[in-house]
Amino acid sequence: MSRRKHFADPPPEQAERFPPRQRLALGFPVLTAAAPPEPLPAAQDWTLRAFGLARERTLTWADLLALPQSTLTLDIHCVTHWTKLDTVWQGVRTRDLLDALEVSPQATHVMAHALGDYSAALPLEDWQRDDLLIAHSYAGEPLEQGRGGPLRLVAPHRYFWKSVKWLEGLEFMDRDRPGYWEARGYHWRGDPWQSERWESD
Ligand SMILES: Nc1nc2c(c(=O)[nH]1)N[C@H]1C(S)=C(S)[C@@H](COP(=O)(O)O)O[C@H]1N2
Ligand SMILES: [Mo]
Repeated sequence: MSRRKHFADPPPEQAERFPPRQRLALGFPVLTAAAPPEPLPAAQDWTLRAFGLARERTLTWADLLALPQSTLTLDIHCVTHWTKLDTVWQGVRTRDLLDALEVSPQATHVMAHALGDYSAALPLEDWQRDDLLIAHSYAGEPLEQGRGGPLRLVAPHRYFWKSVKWLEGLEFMDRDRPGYWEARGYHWRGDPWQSERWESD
């Protein structure tokens, strides 16, 4: 019996794309600590609600598809020491979504809420970057349920725990707050380039 090889050392010619102590993922692991309740609403019944320090608004699936669509090729970094290069996501850039919302000037952070018990916050200014998106497709196919389908956040500048799957709520806040993993000891920012894994890092 042969053992499948799942991870490899960073290829030398790609070394600068790897944050400290990350290895190359050959596959694409699915990691879920907090799963949503089943059955999930179908994609066309999925909604995304903005609330808190923003005008309350519930975007329907049609609303989301009517916003500008982007396809982004991104490297992602999981805190469990794997990096996957050139993942291809399709959806709405967070900055394009912000343009469609009325966010209060007092808002400084956005908590992304999953259906079920999972959340993670980012500074609002991160949402203006051009590499964050709310994705409904991966590699040209609708997102599989295990991967967060029908809708997830993809925030490649932070460890992958910030990329909330089954995204259904955006809470605009005037301060940072811990989400699911931050409340369990993970770093509040989670910058892979600074190895910000634990709060004490
Ligand atoms: N709703 C929800 N989102 C989540 C998680 C989760 O448990 N629940 N796990 C996070 C973690 S720790 C990681 S590493 C990534 C994994 O995404 P993947 O399964 O597509 O690899 O999803 C993140 N988003
Ligand atoms: Mo993770």
